[in-house]
Amino acid sequence: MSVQQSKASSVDVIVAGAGFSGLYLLHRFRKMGVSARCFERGDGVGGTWYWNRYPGARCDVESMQYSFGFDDDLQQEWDWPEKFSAQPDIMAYANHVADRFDLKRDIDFETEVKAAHFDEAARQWRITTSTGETVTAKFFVMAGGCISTAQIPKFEGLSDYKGKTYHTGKWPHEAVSFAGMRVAVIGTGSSGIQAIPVIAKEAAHLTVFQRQANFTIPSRNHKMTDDYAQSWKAEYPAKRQEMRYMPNGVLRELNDKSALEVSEEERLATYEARWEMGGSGFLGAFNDILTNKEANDTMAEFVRNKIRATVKDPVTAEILCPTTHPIGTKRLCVDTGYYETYNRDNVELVDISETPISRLTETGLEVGDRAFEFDAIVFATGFDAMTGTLFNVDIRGRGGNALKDKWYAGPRTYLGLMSEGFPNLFMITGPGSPSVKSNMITSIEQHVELVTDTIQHMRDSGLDLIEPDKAAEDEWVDHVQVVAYKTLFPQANSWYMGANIPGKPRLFMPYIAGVGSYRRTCEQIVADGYKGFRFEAPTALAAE
Ligand code: N01
Repeated sequence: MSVQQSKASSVDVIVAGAGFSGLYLLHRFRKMGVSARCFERGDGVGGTWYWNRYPGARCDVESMQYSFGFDDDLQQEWDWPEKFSAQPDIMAYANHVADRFDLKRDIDFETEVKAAHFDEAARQWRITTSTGETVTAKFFVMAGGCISTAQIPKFEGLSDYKGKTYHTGKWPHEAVSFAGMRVAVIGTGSSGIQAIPVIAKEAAHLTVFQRQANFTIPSRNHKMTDDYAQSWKAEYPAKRQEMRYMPNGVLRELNDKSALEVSEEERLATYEARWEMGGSGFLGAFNDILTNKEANDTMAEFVRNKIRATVKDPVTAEILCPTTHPIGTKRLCVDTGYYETYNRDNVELVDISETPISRLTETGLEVGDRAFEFDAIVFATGFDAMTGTLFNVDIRGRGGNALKDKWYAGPRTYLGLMSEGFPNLFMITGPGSPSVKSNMITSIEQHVELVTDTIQHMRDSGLDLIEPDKAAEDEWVDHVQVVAYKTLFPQANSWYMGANIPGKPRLFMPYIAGVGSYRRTCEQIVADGYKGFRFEAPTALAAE
């Protein structure tokens, strides 16, 4: 407490969140001589990887790429134990970065930003935290992550259930044992698909409740080899630069052929080779998988046939075969032994696509006229993504207007970076930027560098306020949708579309034109004198 009290109540910048975005922001601000304070609701750094400690949690972007590229000594010295790192290894990395650059002293842990109000007269942000502190700053950066507000559906009887409950995105820090227990997992997205095989090995019995089947590809994870790590380290700066202009911010082999222009034999051989390679690079098999339904169908059927070949019970296999959306239009999952798990005697799959969970009871739950009893229920039911974390803070801009009200019909941003009416408020990987449709660390680095360079530009030019033009923002909001509707993405009831939260506006939230194309657009906007942004010099009142 005494440490917190000694911290400044007025700084240049306030940052919300100490995940990878917050850490890199603090590092850049320190180097620029900009004073910053960061508020973090957890008691440690790491963001997503701090909260998602569920069994089997692992990144599906390989670690040589899911890591910072801004410091060559860091990337040369850090060793990853596996190709796709598990949550504890990514947490260790986040802590290493925080300690290496001495960042923790600028972070107030277990402290949430509750409100952020823009004071027009003083031209500064007034931030109120969960500890009751008020801090002012010229700039406010929301770096709370895109997938950080866990959601448990409002099942009838939720509070009646007396057994243990867990949400994958808010997993306890102490060890959880399911040994000897009857366990339910509700949800088969990326989190459920990773947790289910691990829980199945420990629990006495596991029942999985599936609403929509999802596509998942084996990760083929393995221990990192020296040769592979060295192949990256020897050329890291050049490879990182290439990644920054790749469609997903990931260096991978893309095939620039249509799935429909090759023979069936070549098509199947291509899918087979990528299936054997493992990982979400599977989607790069052909260039029209996400834009042409006929091409997409060929890939979807290949995966369904893999499911049928893996799962011994044909009824279970058919329930696991996804049919509700084109492959890749919901996040493609990456697993370790997922479909094989349904061959275990202690695992049951319950299809709730037609008859949903009707209620939770004291001892379990009911689906139609079938009652289940459980010792523990794991909610792998996802997040109020992209906007949930922003709306958890009472953000008010010019005229006291709330961000939530401005965005009632969906997020409105320029470049996913700022919103008109909210001067000097930046969002890292906000809606309308590639964000969740990319290697998050590549996109985080790009946004952090853009924000910090912009603040440096303002300091150099004696400027005080930055805000997007309404016309530029309107055009960007439309452009994000136009690009999305050229693809198959809007055909899925996904969280990208806000479809997982009852009442949430339906529109495609990330920007899907690609990391490289987005980066070039940002570079051009800066080169054109920050086209679409408006700057103001300090007023006499604000300068007092
Ligand atoms: O959440 P989700 P997640 N009754 O929203 C079901 C990232 N991530 O935590 O499909 C019954 O994808 C819901 O059913 P349906 C990644 O970007 C990355 O798994 O809506 N079921 C679905 O099956 C990912 O996309 C990694 O019909 C209900 C599940 O719950 C994102 O985080 C690992 C229900 C939710 O799936 C979110 O993934 C983990 C209800 N009322 C996560 N409501 C890696 O890097 C929801 N569901 C590997």
